[in-house]
Amino acid sequence: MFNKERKAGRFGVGLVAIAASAALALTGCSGSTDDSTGMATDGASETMAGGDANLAITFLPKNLGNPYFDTSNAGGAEAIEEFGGTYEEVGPTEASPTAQVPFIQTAAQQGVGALVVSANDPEAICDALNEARDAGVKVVTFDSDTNPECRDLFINQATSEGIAQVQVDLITEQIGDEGQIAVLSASANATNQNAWIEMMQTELEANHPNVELVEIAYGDDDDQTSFDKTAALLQTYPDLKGIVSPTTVGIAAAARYLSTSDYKGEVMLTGLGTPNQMREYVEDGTVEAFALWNPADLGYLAAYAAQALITGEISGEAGDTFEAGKLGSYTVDEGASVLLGDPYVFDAENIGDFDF
Ligand code: RAM
Repeated sequence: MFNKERKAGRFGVGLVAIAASAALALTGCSGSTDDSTGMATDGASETMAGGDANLAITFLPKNLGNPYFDTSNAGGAEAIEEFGGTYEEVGPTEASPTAQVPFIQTAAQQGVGALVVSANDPEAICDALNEARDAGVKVVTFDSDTNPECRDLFINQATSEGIAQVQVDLITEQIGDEGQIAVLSASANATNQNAWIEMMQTELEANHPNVELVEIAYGDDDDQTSFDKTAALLQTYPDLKGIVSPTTVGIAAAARYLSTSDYKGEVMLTGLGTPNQMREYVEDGTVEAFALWNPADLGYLAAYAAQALITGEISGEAGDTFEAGKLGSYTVDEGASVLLGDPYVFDAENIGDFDF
């Protein structure tokens, strides 16, 4: 069972500093176009002193323009600056299965030291990632994994069980543990959301017999699509008691819809959101509580893991350990994965303490 109090201290203290440094890192960033590819790039690109190792590290989010990835990748940029590497961010505008492939190919052609990727689809980018690895690029997935045979390491934000559990706990508490609920997810193939939803279904079936999950809708991590899907769910299910949106894009769009509708305060909404996007909806009573982890720490840890792979300090074997700057020492688990920590619950009492 998720313990909100126990996690509060550690996360709360670190976050203020991280939010501040993320803000600093972001000040230097501006959108641009990579001349060699004609592709949109977003973020800082700076060369720094870095010894013999190829510490050019490219971050590839699911899509650009999502504040969650702006924060996670700013954490990556901060880490890369600390160890004297080169940070770049590239990515598609739409979170579709194959949209990331050309960016992977370009990074491989450029001969970067590592790619840090959040996958839109576990299969669709596999071949491109393995071709990049054959060309000497280390591949770290973070946030949303590929199939394990297509990467060197996965940086996991929290266990899937923990992420599923906290969302089921929140929604069932908010609706009085009975009635219809729907899920508003990201894209239909997203590895991370699909793993969490599957575990949420298992938990609902096992421990919440009076709660019925009537539909899983997909907003594709696109604001307008998520907004429209929220409207459709509410129209289709007049008895709907709650919506769980395990995506920061989806929950913010659903909250915006609910906040000006008659459903405000009647249909409960929870899931995974960023405090800055959700603040006004918590303050106006549309949303009671939601969860997330620290995206800046996730990106920061992924960057240090990439560095450790590039320098050969680790190979991705279970038991390998590496230092991740201010976050301290981490150990690689079975399945070549590294766990960041626990999810955290935000509500009216604590949301004012966070800025990301
Ligand atoms: C969105 C993305 C991301 C997910 C968060 C919770 O920003 O889908 O992959 O981890 O939501």
